Order: sequence, then C-alpha cells, then structure tokens
Amino acid sequence: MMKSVPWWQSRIAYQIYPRSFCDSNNDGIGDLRGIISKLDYFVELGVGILWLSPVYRSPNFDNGYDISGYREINPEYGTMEDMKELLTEAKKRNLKLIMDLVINHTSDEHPWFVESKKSKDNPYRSFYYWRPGSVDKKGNPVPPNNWSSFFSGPAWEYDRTTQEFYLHLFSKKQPDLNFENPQVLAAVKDIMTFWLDLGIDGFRCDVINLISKTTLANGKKRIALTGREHYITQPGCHKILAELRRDVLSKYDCFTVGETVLVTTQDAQALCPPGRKELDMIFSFDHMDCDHINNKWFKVPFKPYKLMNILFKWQKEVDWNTLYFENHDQPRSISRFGSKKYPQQSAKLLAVILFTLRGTPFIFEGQELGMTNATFNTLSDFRDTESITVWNLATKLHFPRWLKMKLLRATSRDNARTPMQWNTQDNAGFSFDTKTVPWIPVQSNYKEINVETEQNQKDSLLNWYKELITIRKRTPELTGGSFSVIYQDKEVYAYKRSLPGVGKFPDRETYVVLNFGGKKRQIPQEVTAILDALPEKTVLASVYDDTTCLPPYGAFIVKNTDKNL
Ligand code: ISL
Ligand code: CA
Repeated sequence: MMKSVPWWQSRIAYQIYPRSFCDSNNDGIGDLRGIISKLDYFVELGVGILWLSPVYRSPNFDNGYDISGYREINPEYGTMEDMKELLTEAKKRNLKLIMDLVINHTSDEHPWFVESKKSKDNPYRSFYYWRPGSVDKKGNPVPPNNWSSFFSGPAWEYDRTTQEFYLHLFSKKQPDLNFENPQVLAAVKDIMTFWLDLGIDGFRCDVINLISKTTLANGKKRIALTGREHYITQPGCHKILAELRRDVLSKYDCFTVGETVLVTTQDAQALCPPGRKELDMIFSFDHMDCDHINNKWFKVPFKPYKLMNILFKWQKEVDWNTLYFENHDQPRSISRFGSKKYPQQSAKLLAVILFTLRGTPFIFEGQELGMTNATFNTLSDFRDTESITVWNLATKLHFPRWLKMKLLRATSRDNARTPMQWNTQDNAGFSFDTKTVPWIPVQSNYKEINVETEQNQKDSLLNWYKELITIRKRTPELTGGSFSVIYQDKEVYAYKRSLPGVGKFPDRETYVVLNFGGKKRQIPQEVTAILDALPEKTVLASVYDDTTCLPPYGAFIVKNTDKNL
C-alpha cells in the first residue's frame, strides 16, 4: 500500500523549555516533575515527540546552553531518577523524547575547561581553542583574530593565568570545543551513547554547523558575525556529522534535527542527504529573517509575502525540513506575524500553514494557546544575557530609554520564555503556590490566554491546534505528499499536497487556500476552477464557516474525496 514514512516524519513535535513549563515544587522554576505531571496534556494535544531544551548541569548563564556536566541533571530541574521516570512515563504514552545536544561549546565551569585554563601543558588544553594573540602599543593584549561573537563583542577572551585568549562564538562563559582534537569527538560520542542507552530517541543539535573551524584567520569585516566564512558549514562539519552517524546514531532507532545558522537550501540538502548519512532534518532560519535587515535587532514591518516566498522556496528545494514559527530564541509568532485586529484568525491561519506543509511540524510551548510577546516595562523584568548585553551596548551608543525598550520588546528572547499559562489562578498555574515568585514574570494576559480556559472554548486556538493535528495525522498526503503551488499573489495563496496512487488506490489530493491579509478577498479563478472540477470534495477545516470567499485571514483545507479517497 502506501509507502510508510519514518516516525520522525509522521509525528508532530513539541518543544518544552523546562525552566518555564511547570514548577512542581513551588521554587519558581519549572522542573522535570512538572513536565511529568503534564504528559497527558501532550497526548490530548496529539503530539508525538517532545524536545527538551537543556536540563543538564549548568551555571545557567545561558539557561542551560552552557553545560558543566553532560551526564548530570541540573538540580534545579530534579534528579537523574526524575529523568528516568520522565522517560518511562513518556514511553507508556507513546511519546518520543529528544534532548538538546550542545557540543559546539561547554560552560567555562565544565571540568574540561577548568583544567584547560590551568596551564599551557594541561592535558585538556587542546579541548578548546587557546591562542596567544598580540600586544598593542599601550601593552594591552589584542585578540588573535577579528571574529565577533553571536552575542556581540569579540569572540575571544583573555585569560591572565596563561596570558592567552580562548575562542567563544557565544558568551565568554561558553568556550568553543576544539573538534580538531580526536579526544573531543570521542568524548562527545560517549555522551551521546550514554543518553541513547538511557532511552532517549534522538537529539536537537545546537548550532551544529559551527563545530568545525577551517582556519582561525581574520574574517571579512561585517556588521555581525565577522569570521563566519571560516566556521559556518565547513567541510569538517560534514565529516564530523557523518562520523557521529556511523559510530553512534546508526545503532539506534533515533533521529537528529540540527540547528543550523546561515544555511542555504543547498546546504540543507547536503546536511540531510537521503540514506541518513548526517542529520535527518534541520532548523533553518531563512523564514525567521523575513522581518529584519542585517540582524534581528533591526526589525522592518512584517510582509506576509516575504515569509510565504521563503517557505515556498524551502518546500520546493529541500526534500524534508522542519516546520516552525517559534522557539525559545524567537519572539512569539502571534505578535510577530499575526494581525493586531484579527489575532485569533491570523494565529489560526499560521497553524494551517504549519500543519499542511511538507516536513515535521514543531510547536513551541504556549504557541498553541496564542501566547504573546512579553509586555515587560523595565529592564529588571528581562533575564536573557543577550538582551542585557544589547541594552548595555545601546546605552553606550546613547540610545534613548524608549528605543532600547522597543528593541527588547520586539526582539528579546525572553518573549518566548515567560511561564506557560495553564489556568486563571495567580502565576497562571505555572507555580501552584500563588505566593511563589516565578523566575521570570508571568504575562499579564494569562486570564484569557491559558490552557484551562481554552480547553472549554469550542473555537479556541488550542482546540484548533488539536483539530489540525488530528487532520494531519489522518491525511497521509499532508505528511508525505509532494507540494505544489497553485496560486500566489501578495496575500492569497493556494497549494496542493498529493500522493500518487498505488495499484487500485487512486491519487490522494488535499488543497489549502488562504488569505494572509486583513481585507476580504474572492477565491481566485485559477483556484475555483480546480476545486469546482472535483466531483466530490470535503472541507476538512476552515477558519470561517463560509468557504465561498476569503474573509480576513481566512484559510481552509479541502480534500478530494472522489472515489472515497
Ligand atoms: O538568538 C540568537 C542570537 O541573536 C540566535 O542567533 C541564536 O543564538 C542562535 O540561533 C543559536 O542558538 C542556540 O545556541 C545558543 C543559545 O543561546 C540558544 O538558546 C540556542 O538555541 C548558544 O548555545
Ligand atoms: Ca521547581
């Protein structure tokens, strides 16, 4: 019959940001037991893969993306016993679980780095990139090259003990591991094996296309990420990934999704070749770059066609990709791509796109509720190291306070990190004790936007997500089918997903029609011609009851049900 697709293609994934998901012991910090207590929520929603952002031991300078113990659980989140219980309970419910694998860098508090800092001949010295640099006229140390870090400022930090610099593409508390050293790769293989043996189902690999640095020469001077041509998707990266696949991943029924920065569709195809030689799919950022110029802090007004053009390009040029509108680093999609006038409808339209394109859809916690960007008013509400660094930089450049606040409110990663909104109680049910103060403020709109309220509202966004997930799972062409565009202008889009028939089974076809704009539109002639020609069809879902026209942010899914497909 139908060619079956692997489970990591047919299931829908859900990203949990553990610190902000559910606090079981009222210390204001989300934890593993909190996640365990909510597992039935995922079953009800219909997702099949959970991605846990890092829960390893960490000083939490970058909320766990700075690991100081790869085989340990951060005590704030619980114990290894809790982790095992989470895996057991997830398995009981047929939920797969993947973990974040952060191997481009460790924390500066990781024992490897602590050792490596001690002396030039320490056995761990070459686990990291240490270089002498030079001295300027005043006798100050000058970094070995001109590379800049992702969080702004130079990518090198001087260390007095040995009077050398170390490389950090992110903060100075995140030194880059040196994959030229075979011991580093061997240690990473052991870590991966440890977790796969414990029963996890794969990894989301943090900034995985940065792990190989071809040379440490100066880079071309740029506004951001000077040096990037020497470390983004280098040949060495393919080599390492192929080796990890061969020696570790291929031995398990698991999958990997790589977070890859600045990749083209060609890079994507090369990183995820058929036959699973490297990664299974990637998170690309092209579509996340559609509303800014140069870098994410320079926002420009959102134009739906820019987003759709990029999504369509990736649909056409990459065989299998992730589908996502949010994660823990991005502003909320309803605030960013949605309409102020039609928030519900536009969020529903975004969900239609998410669940009807080819690829594996990823939901970020709270997205299914329509959680919005944070409405913080003071710098002291922000927690993210990147936001604080940018604020301080803007202060040095004499930006007025209102402008700094505007930048942070539009772009800060904290927008995605406010506590999950479970109910109408104080703290939105994130911490059960209403006297607890969560680590980051709860959004003021939690009384309307929360799980409990939306469960009881027939036309809520949460119920829309459930409905679309059910439809996607029942409609194989929405998962494995090919994609073709039928119509597009600046607001109205129509596309077809189809699977060829096999034997006596006819072709399967499902159509999606949507209006990504605030004005009512007629369904274009090209589209009606096709839909009218179908002898029998069924509307699987529609934002509005009426499917004869396209009201603001109207969107519907139609299946060709001729011959009882
Ligand atoms: O938000 C960004 C910085 O402006 C992104 O460029 C982000 O840093 C990049 O996508 C890499 O993200 C990942 O690695 C970082 C970590 O801080 C992010 O949370 C993680 O998703 C370093 O580990
Ligand atoms: Ca807690």
